[in-house]
Amino acid sequence: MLLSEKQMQDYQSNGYLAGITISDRDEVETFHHHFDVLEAQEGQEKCQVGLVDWHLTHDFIWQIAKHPKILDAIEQLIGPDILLLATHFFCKYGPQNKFVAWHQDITYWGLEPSLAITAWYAIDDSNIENGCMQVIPGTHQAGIIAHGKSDQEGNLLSINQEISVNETAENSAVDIVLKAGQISIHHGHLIHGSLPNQSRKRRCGLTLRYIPPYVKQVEENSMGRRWQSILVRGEDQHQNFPSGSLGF
Ligand SMILES: O=C(O)CCC(=O)C(=O)O
Repeated sequence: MLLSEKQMQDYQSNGYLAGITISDRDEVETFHHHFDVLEAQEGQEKCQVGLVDWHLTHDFIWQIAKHPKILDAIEQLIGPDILLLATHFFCKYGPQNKFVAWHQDITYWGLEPSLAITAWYAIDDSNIENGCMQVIPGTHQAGIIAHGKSDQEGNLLSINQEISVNETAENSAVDIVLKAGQISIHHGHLIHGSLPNQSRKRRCGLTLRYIPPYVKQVEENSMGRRWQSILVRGEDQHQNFPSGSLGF
């Protein structure tokens, strides 16, 4: 078991976990190198938030998405049958004004029941200076919350969505500081975001979205798309999603 009883309880009450080590030095260096190569090919602009579902075409992303240690943790939280719904890099270069507004992941994903979990794999060290993710503990317990639009320049979210958060809640936000090769995990209803990268160091993380197979897509997502999923552990007795196929 990767997660302790205490971590499981913390996840239930706070909606997130941080600092879970997945990769040793060699492994994270390999993934880091592959991302550097990808970045050199695609350019920084594209790499910010433009690499969606590239696990279908790039083996190293697929290796992270089906990493046994990550799946062990996800299994403890959502059960033995696990679909990978999507992957998405969030890469912030600094110093720049790009940020991620407060939001919940699942609001615009069109899923029923509204259930998904994200593992955020740190390709680079992620800290306060380079704009690590921030979460507001416990907010996953309030269900789906209405989002407005951000009036600040630089929001990296797909439709500029933002939850308006009061000062007390904002003051309770926690910085998710990670070393490269670690993950944090967050519930699909947890309010989270990130501030601009103030440093000259890249802050790249790969988000991995997992669901149990009984979840269905009942509406298009915010990108007007239908999800493709891949079974990464256990069985899929529901077949609610077309299966993504690996092209490498
Ligand atoms: O990487 C970030 O700063 C934000 C990630 C995020 O919003 C997400 O995982 O949905």
